[in-house]
Amino acid sequence: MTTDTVSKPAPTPVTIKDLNTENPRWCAGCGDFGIIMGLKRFIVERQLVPSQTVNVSGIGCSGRAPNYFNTYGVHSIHGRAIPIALGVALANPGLNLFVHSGDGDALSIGGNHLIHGINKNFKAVFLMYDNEVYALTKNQTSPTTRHEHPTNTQPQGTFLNPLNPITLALGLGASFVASTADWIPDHLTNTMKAAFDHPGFAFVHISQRCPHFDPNNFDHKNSNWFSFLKHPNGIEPDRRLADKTEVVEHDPSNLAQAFQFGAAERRYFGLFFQNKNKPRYDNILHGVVANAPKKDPSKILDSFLI
Ligand SMILES: Cc1ncc(C[n+]2csc(CCOP(=O)(O)OP(=O)(O)O)c2C)c(N)n1
Ligand code: SF4
Ligand SMILES: [Mg+2]
Repeated sequence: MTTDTVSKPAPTPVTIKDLNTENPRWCAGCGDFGIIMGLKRFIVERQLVPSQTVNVSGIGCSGRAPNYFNTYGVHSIHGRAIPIALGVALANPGLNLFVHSGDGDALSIGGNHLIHGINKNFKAVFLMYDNEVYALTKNQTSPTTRHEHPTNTQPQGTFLNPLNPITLALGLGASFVASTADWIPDHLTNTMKAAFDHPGFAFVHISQRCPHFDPNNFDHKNSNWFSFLKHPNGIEPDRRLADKTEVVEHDPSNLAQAFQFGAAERRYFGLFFQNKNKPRYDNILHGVVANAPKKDPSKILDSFLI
């Protein structure tokens, strides 16, 4: 990661090479490669300044992501990416903030923080890497593991139905809910664009392949099992795949229909919901601080004298 100070200008133009660090320690064919490449493509397209960009993660295979960006970053504690990202957003609101979190990190140990991240609606792009398993700790059932899918902790088949991250985020009142997949690069990058331009907490669900533990999970060579959502205010369906599958109209201001698509058996990629007017905790707090009466720092201690 860079040791530049924020004030130092970025090398221009920023290229993918500038953003690369070491070779990622992920298995061949892991979907995490596609996700970080999608984000790097976006950073290059927008020419985001690396020294003003921060990637924050929890723990997991996905948690390694910030190590592979030549930006600022925090590879933090399992489930705690959101409070750390909130600290970054409050301390320095001008930074470009991306949060990387696995299905276990986001919905198990970090589920409490997801509730409050969504509720606080602070400005960040939240990328949920959903490979439907705890991968780093070697194949345990996660909150999104498919019912009856065998894992090391439930070898006779996962007991429960998976949580649904889309309806969960919608139900928590998320101001932006989108879904994409690691193997659809243009759609992935376009989803990141829409999320970055959203004024608040943008929840991006990413179907992510884990060929090491679950090689048959996502049939990425076939497009007949998913559909794209389409709308002028939404995310453009992938140009390469749109004519190979179903494309359905969906207005992202329609919350009831967003729930219907989110709850369907079939998988939908695109923008489910967006509300640009939800209040933001970071903006409100910065306003409170800006409007607080200014005190002479040398007199602050005096006010505690009896
Ligand atoms: C406090 C704490 N509890 C448990 C662990 C062990 N642990 C590390 S990663 C992980 C689950 C990772 O799964 P997920 O978030 O889905 O990420 P993936 O590896 O699949 O990308 C667990 C349980 C830990 N590191 N810290
Ligand atoms: S175990 Fe799965 S998620 Fe982890 S690096 Fe390997 S393929 Fe990727
Ligand atoms: Mg996982």
